[in-house]
Amino acid sequence: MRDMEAEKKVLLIFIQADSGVDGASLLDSASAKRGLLSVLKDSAMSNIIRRAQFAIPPLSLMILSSRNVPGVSQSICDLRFEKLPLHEHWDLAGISVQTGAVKPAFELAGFLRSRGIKVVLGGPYVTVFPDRCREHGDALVIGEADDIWEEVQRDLLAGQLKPVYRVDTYPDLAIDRPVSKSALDISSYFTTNVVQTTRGCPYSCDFCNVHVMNGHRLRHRTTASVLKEVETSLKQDKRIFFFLDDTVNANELYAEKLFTELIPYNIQWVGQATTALGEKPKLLEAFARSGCGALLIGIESLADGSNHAHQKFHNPAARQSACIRNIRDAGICVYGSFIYGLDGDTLDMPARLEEFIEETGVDVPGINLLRPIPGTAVFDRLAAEGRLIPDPDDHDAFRFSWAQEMLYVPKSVPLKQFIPSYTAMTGRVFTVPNAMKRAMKAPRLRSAVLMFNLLYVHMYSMARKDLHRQLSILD
Ligand code: B12
Ligand code: SF4
Repeated sequence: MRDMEAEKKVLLIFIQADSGVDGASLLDSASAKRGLLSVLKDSAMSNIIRRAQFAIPPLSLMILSSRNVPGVSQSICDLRFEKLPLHEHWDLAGISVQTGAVKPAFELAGFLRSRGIKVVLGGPYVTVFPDRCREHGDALVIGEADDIWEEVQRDLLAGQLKPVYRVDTYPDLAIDRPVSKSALDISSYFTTNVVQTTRGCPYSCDFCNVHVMNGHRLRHRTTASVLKEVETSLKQDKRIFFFLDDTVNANELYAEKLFTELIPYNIQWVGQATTALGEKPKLLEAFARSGCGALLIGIESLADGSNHAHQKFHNPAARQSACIRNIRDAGICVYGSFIYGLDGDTLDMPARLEEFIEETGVDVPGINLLRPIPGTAVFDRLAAEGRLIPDPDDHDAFRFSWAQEMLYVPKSVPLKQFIPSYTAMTGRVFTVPNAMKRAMKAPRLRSAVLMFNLLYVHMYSMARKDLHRQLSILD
């Protein structure tokens, strides 16, 4: 794994967030009055959630560690599963800063610097808020670092690290950049087969910052390069593949070619797509035949008015139900991702959502609260309208969580009515009998569908406790 002759050693670090799916536990566990059993149960569940649900490696750091410069060796430390290897000497630590986990990232940077290790910060938060990161690192990388990372390593060797590396043009994904798993501990993960075929998103949903970070123009890799990566990956790890693209069907011609070519590889895969897939029989067939087991579909609201209020226009309400049914009929499980609380939503939405989930048979429902992420258009708008509950300047208050707190005031429903309407809905949707029913009806991957639904019974019940606490403070 490591070149013993290397002159400089780089440690690439992925942070464990102290909330959200990485550390799913009560947000305010310190002040909650709880018995020992309940604390033990939460910590055991938190561990299971971290290990079972989303235990996939950070592709960003795999990409960086695959850019080799002679004289530099690189290792990955994923703090969700490993401890910092501080018994070894490191010349440079590269930390991936996610917007929902800024505080632990900056604390770690400070700690490493206090031990004389130089720190370079990169990732979504650095790209969107470089000025807030400057004082926390010796160097910043702003933007997609696929190519510029070699320059950083060369400068490290020369002892001339620059304070800022700015990527002015998005990397051309048509250039082949093989991704290696050699810096990973493969056994830590549910699977290490993570592949991204495209970057950028042509849409502009205001709660999302993918188009802010990666641009509106969809860039894609060659299908030959993706197939080669799948083939190489299979030699090390035969488990399921995750296509991490935000919208794997965004360019339908490309997706049809890619997944048709993938059929002979006999893999199983999961990914994220839009409802539009349900209206494209040929593409759907290519997905199913290439081993697609499940897709996360961002449905958000069942009302056009609500989706449009957030600049989401590509998911017309009248066609959602038929699309979901077509996808499931093709043998693909649907993880339906909804948001309750969009501008335009009213108190009748929970009943409509429940009916939709029943009628379409969504295998794993995820009913999120709108999370205003700093750097998104909705964050700026809610701040301008005075509707954000925490101070907009305090980005740590907008850390990851699992539907556990309201961070803004809904447009047309008072908070005191909104929170109970949400918690009552999740109490009805996420029950053990419903989990079993969904698993039995799932077109494939029944045990995974059961596991997700059961985890959600726990996670939404935890979220309800946090929300009820927030409600009691409002009184
Ligand atoms: C895969 C994924 C996940 C996986 C993460 C698994 C993993 N270990 O990586 C899972 C499913 C767990 C997940 C969960 C969540 N996610 Co997510 N996820 C993604 C997704 C689809 C892909 C991430 C990825 O691998 N991208 C590909 C890599 C190559 O891009 P990258 O990470 O940006 O890295 C590049 C640069 O940023 C930079 N870089 C990155 N790190 C570093 C470090 C250094 C040192 C340097 C120099 C450069 C650098 O260089 C890289 C190469 O170009 C993104 C969307 C996206 N397009 O990025 C959302 C995204 C990151 N997720 C998001 C969200 C909101 C969440 C959740 C909160 C959702 C929820 N409701 O629970 C949770 C929170 C997780 C938690 N910690 O609790 C948001 C984050 C917004 C933000 N700015 O923080 C995104 C952007 C999606 C969105 N719609 O806005 N997610
Ligand atoms: S939510 Fe999905 S479709 Fe909308 S802008 Fe973000 S990545 Fe694109």
